[in-house]
Amino acid sequence: MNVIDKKHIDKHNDMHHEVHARRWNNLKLDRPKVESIVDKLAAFQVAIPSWALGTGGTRFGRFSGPGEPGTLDEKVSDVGLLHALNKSSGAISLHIPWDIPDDPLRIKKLAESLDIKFDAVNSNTFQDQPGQKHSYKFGSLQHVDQKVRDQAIAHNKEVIDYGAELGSKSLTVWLADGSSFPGQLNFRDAFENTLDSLKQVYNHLPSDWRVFVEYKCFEPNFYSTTIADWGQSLMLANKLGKKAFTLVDLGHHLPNANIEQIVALLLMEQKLGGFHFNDSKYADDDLTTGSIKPYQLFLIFNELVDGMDRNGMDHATSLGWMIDAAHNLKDPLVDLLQSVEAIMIAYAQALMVDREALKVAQKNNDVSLAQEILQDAYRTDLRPLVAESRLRSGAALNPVECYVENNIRQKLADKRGVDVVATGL
Ligand SMILES: [Mn+2]
Repeated sequence: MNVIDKKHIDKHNDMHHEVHARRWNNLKLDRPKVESIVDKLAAFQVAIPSWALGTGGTRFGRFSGPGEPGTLDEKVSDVGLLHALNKSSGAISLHIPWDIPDDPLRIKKLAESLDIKFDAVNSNTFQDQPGQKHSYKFGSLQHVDQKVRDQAIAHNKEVIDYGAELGSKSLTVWLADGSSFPGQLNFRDAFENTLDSLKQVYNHLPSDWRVFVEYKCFEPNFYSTTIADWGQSLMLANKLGKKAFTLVDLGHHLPNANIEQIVALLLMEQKLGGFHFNDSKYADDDLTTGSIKPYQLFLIFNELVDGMDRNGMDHATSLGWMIDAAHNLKDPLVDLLQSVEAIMIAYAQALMVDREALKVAQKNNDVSLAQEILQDAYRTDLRPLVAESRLRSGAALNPVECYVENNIRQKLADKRGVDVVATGL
């Protein structure tokens, strides 16, 4: 039995319909353009990572919540639940080996029944697994010892194979490789070893697959990271070939980095492949998307929309969109609903930008007008538009409210128990 079904959602929508209809009609009167955006929002899907469905933690502790998904089946079900509520979370991104499908056919069927696709698969060479022959303490694909590199290469190939069985089309590689002290490694050797290892992984990709090279400025290493920024990732992607792309994770930059500019240039080079959403105040804080810097999120989407349109790319399918966050305090499912909502709002705002007018303002060096144009889109309350798009897709007008009204966490706890701990984190 599903903890949420169509009748719960219809009841919620009936209850809230009058207020919504008034807000939507007012918005349409004020901004007729919104009608043309509804379908774009409906098509846009954000993948949910399998590791974000349980409570995360910090290196100081972890406080699990009730009803966490203990198995891959339950994780897929939780994504199905999110998707039923918002119709914008129609994909799951698996992390291997935390979520190895013991029976891929069964998992695939379950996902299909919930209208869930398998997005990028993620490899893990940042921690040692039980029984593993060689340790990744001093790196994986960069390691000075060929035997360690070979083991990490074999793992990445295995992840591709698991993904292929499920219908995934991309591999995301994030490496913890780097050094914590000057002199610990030779930068050039580490980079060249990484490139050589990635080439072997690349050669294992099926013809219709892509590989995303994720970068991160620091942590867990504190002196150097071998793929630390977009330039290093782009160098690797360019050397690897047509199927290799850079992946931008919002939390993986040094403070105040201009991420929207990075995105614009990667799109110009046609080398932006995937995107990880989260938010942060200080570093890789993995907080709810849009909870700290919503204007930055809008500015990034503004460049994404501009760049994708100039390349003739389909907004919904050309890039891999995924949330990459951890939830230490909030109910993970509520947090994910809030993140998806923030993403949809920022996307909608970016679609509202008057690009023709902006172009003219830029040509005339009209700095004030350019700002007015951007902030006009940003400051328009587009929540009724996002809700309308959801309503037409059969989702809940307000997914978070619908989740709370239906006591979903309590129902999950009744089913699964209060002391289950999600695998992975
Ligand atoms: Mn990430």
